[in-house]
Amino acid sequence: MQRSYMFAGAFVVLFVGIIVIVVVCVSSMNGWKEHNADGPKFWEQGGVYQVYPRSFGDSDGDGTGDLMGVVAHSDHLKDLGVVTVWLSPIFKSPMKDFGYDISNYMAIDPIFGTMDDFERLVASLHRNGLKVVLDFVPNHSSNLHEWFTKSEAREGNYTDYYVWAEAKDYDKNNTPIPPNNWMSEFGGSAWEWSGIRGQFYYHQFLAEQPDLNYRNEHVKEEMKNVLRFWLDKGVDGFRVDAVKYLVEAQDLNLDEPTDSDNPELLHHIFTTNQPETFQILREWRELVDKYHEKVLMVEVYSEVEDVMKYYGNQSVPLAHFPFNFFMLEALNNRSTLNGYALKDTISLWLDYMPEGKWPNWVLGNHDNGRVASRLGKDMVDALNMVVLLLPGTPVTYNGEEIGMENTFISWEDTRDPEGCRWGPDHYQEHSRDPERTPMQWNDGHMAGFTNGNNTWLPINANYQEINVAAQKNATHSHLKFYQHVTEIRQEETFKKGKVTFPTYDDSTFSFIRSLEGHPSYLAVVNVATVNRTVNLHLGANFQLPDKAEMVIHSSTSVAKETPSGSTVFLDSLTLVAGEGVLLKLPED
Ligand SMILES: *[C@@H]1O[C@H](CO)[C@@H](O)[C@H](O)[C@H]1NC(C)=O
Ligand SMILES: *[C@@H]1O[C@H](CO)[C@@H](O)[C@H](O)[C@H]1NC(C)=O
Ligand SMILES: *[C@@H]1O[C@H](CO)[C@@H](O)[C@H](O)[C@H]1NC(C)=O
Ligand SMILES: *[C@@H]1O[C@H](CO)[C@@H](O)[C@H](O)[C@H]1NC(C)=O
Ligand SMILES: *[C@@H]1O[C@H](CO)[C@@H](O)[C@H](O)[C@H]1NC(C)=O
Ligand SMILES: *[C@@H]1O[C@H](CO)[C@@H](O)[C@H](O)[C@H]1NC(C)=O
Ligand SMILES: CC(=O)N[C@H]1CO[C@H](CO)[C@@H](O)[C@@H]1O
Ligand SMILES: [Ca+2]
Ligand SMILES: [Ca+2]
Repeated sequence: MQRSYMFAGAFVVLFVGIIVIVVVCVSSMNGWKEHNADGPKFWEQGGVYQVYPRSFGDSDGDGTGDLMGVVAHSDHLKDLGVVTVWLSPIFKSPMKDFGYDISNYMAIDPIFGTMDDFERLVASLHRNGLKVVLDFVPNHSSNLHEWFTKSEAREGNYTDYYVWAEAKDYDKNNTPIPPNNWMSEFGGSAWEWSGIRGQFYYHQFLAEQPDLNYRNEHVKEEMKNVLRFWLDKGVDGFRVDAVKYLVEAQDLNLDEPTDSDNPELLHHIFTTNQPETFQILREWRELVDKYHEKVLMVEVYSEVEDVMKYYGNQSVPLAHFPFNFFMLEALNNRSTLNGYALKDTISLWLDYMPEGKWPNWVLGNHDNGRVASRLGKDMVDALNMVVLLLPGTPVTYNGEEIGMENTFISWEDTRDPEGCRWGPDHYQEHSRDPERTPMQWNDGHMAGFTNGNNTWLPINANYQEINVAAQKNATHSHLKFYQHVTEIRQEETFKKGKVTFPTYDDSTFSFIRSLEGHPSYLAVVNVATVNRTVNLHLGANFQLPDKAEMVIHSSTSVAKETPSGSTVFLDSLTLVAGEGVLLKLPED
């Protein structure tokens, strides 16, 4: 979908001294929705904060985070100014994939606490004005779920709960051959032989994560009951895991075509984004819509056209939004970070998004390295500012608000199955442990994470400098910056205003938020690794005023001469490496 931006500038020159007032009338046809008649929904009012429960707070000293550990830190969540807290999986699980392998969808894993703890957590977050979103993992259960055991034994209605198939053939050693060439996301065939049943079962992820069969009515009803169970406990919605894999082609004898350039690669035309998947999502949306203001966010890594299908359309809405991972992918490291890349990745989403839908921006999660390590410590504030002030919902992974860094994890300490699989020589390229280490709360015992003497992953040695308490106490810090920007975000301009991109090039990125009758704001980022004096007029796409008022700059800034409230000139804006600033444009 192609949209055009139209700009018109008009000058009014008054000879009272030499005052030039520039009126910039900016209009754009961006697709995000105009204000709801009944006011913005909660997920439109502020950010989503992802809590990785194993690593947030440990209340009982066993070295692994738990639900009461989250309760203990609800003040931090409240102070951040986010609206929604999304908890990564907390359900009963053998932890082969750290909770993404669920053996009981309606029970809390004892590692995290009890159902009473969960109810206390919901009450505590609600009391603090926060919403609670759970991770829903519908594609697969654990192989230790009783459904699977019963299915393997062909017990009554459970017989078809999973995706079972006969061997295609047997080789000369009498080893069964899988029905087709489908591959697991974690490598190797997606088919595992069950000696008990004498058939293969399908698993998109680990063999310990058998895919549920969404062509079975009982399975569909069971999973709806799971949604109802948690909604009835008062949760405010779900983040749906790995949704593009939900349904597979009905004919299990079909091979997926191989890539002509790389025969190792398959085109996943039979295992992803199947039409039936959208039908199931539609039913889930109808289910949550029967409750008051509940959110459905879905995880989809795919081509942009496919991702957008998960929004649905005006008449048939599906997810409130699919997660936007394009920024994460485009800004993989500092060498790919430049003004064009930022502009392109933002426009990609806004241009493809269906009419009337709501954007979102993801900078990090438990599967990707820390922003400070991938892109530079100096970029932490600027990038938080960008995602917090663009139209749409920003998603922050815990620890990114204080600029936590990747932690070196020895082979002996490696826990992530994805890391372990690659062995001592290559685990570092694949392990997701470095971004999963405990939250750094203070400079005391175990960084304030636990009273115990051990933690499930080591604590980063930099906790004495990088921690919540120190950043709360400091005048300028990542945390203070984050909180300040979430406050600014409450202004009408950021809630409803348009976005335009005046100047961007290799070293600079900028955008304007504007709303008639309200102040306009200009955000500028120096993406270069050197200090620069930037002329924003140079190569600008439309007329900018000569000067503006400083609102806030990155905590890494050393500029003493431009405190908040001071005037800066847009033809000579001095920015240190990685600095982001927010400026208020003069009113007409
Ligand atoms: C199997 O499903 C049928 C139809 O929904 C139901 O009537 C029956 O009670 C189920 N049997 C068991 C053992 O759950
Ligand atoms: C919306 O999506 C539904 C379901 O895919 C489809 O039947 C309908 O034609 C679409 N409506 C519009 C206006 O595109
Ligand atoms: C940076 O990211 C790009 C794109 O993902 C990749 O091609 C390149 O190898 C990366 N560079 C480094 C130094 O990691
Ligand atoms: C932790 O170590 C200290 C010092 O060795 C010891 O006094 C304390 O009892 C230990 N705590 C736990 C929970 O094991
Ligand atoms: C807070 O800041 C003050 C003044 O810089 C300092 O003396 C004190 O040690 C700090 N406290 C903490 C917990 O960092
Ligand atoms: C940027 O300027 C600051 C303050 O003058 C200085 O401390 C810093 O070393 C400079 N950084 C670079 C990369 O030149
Ligand atoms: C970002 C995220 O949640 N990734 C998860 C996607 O689903 C697989 C399988 O459930 C997990 O292994 C990932 O951690
Ligand atoms: Ca614990
Ligand atoms: Ca599936």
